[in-house]
Amino acid sequence: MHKLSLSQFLLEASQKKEPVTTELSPLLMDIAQACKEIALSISRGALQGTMGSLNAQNVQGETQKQLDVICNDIFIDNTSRCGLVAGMVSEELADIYLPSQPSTATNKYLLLFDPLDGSSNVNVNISVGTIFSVLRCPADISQPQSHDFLQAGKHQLCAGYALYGTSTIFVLSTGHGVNGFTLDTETGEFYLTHPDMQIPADTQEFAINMSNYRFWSAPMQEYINECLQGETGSRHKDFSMRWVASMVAEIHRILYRGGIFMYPADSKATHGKLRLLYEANPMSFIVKQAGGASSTSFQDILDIMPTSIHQRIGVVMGSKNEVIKAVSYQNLSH
Ligand code: P6P
Repeated sequence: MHKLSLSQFLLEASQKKEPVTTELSPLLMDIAQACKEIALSISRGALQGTMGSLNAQNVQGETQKQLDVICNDIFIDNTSRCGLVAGMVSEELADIYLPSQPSTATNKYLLLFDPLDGSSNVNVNISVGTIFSVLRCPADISQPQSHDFLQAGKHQLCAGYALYGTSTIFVLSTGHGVNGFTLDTETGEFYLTHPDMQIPADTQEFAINMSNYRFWSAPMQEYINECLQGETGSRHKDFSMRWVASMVAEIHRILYRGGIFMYPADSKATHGKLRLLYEANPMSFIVKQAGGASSTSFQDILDIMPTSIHQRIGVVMGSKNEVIKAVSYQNLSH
């Protein structure tokens, strides 16, 4: 059966009069091109000697890998051309980035991204990803400043990710559901393979880094304890656990078969580990568009008013009923 290519899918969206998708199409095609080039670059890392670390730290205080910088440059080069982007925020850049040629479009956009999420996995051939988010640039602003990026996640126009795994998958939402496209390496095209992705409301699979157990709040410990007690405990069902240490891989699995992903704020990471603007917000947008839920454990992530561009946040997201259950432990008296 003829599969719809990404460009045909975006053309159909414009024929359905989806204004956001229509206007962002040139940028979305450039993002998809960047992801194709990133997929090639990371697959050749060991062959090209680019798998090493730089003796530099990024703004996150994490050792920067050669591929972090290479993929950041690929993403910026490809997305600076369409004239729609007035400014960017990248996990790999301390400050905002303004494309050299200013945006010429009437409507301008802000692009926020993590070019290579989970990059510590790249040396051991475990899936990594790219995450992106699009916000509207405030009207009459041609040179945005940091504070222009500090918009709640519910104002995102579009979000998506690429997962570089057993195949390269591009997952996108412009507010009309979630659709996944698989890269055909022979034609170089992304084809619609996962239309209208929906997260099952219930799950028996949780994803968390158990080594942080002693740092968690009592309610989070209690929730996980009861998952581990399985059918012998109050949940009356057994759970399995997954932890890839690559958020894109975890969220893609959850989109496909359900689950709950947690990286809570705790006594070690008091604000959480994951970054709000280019990890938690785009993934929350996608998860909610697919019928799931997303919370800090205390409030809906998409409602949070950011205070800085590299702000971190606690994350609980995935199957709606399981997120509601996990969050409910915060309200139990302990
Ligand atoms: P830990 C990758 O560095 C990342 O930002 C997410 O992709 C991933 O879910 C998490 O951190 C893994 O953290 O502490 O288990 O290495």
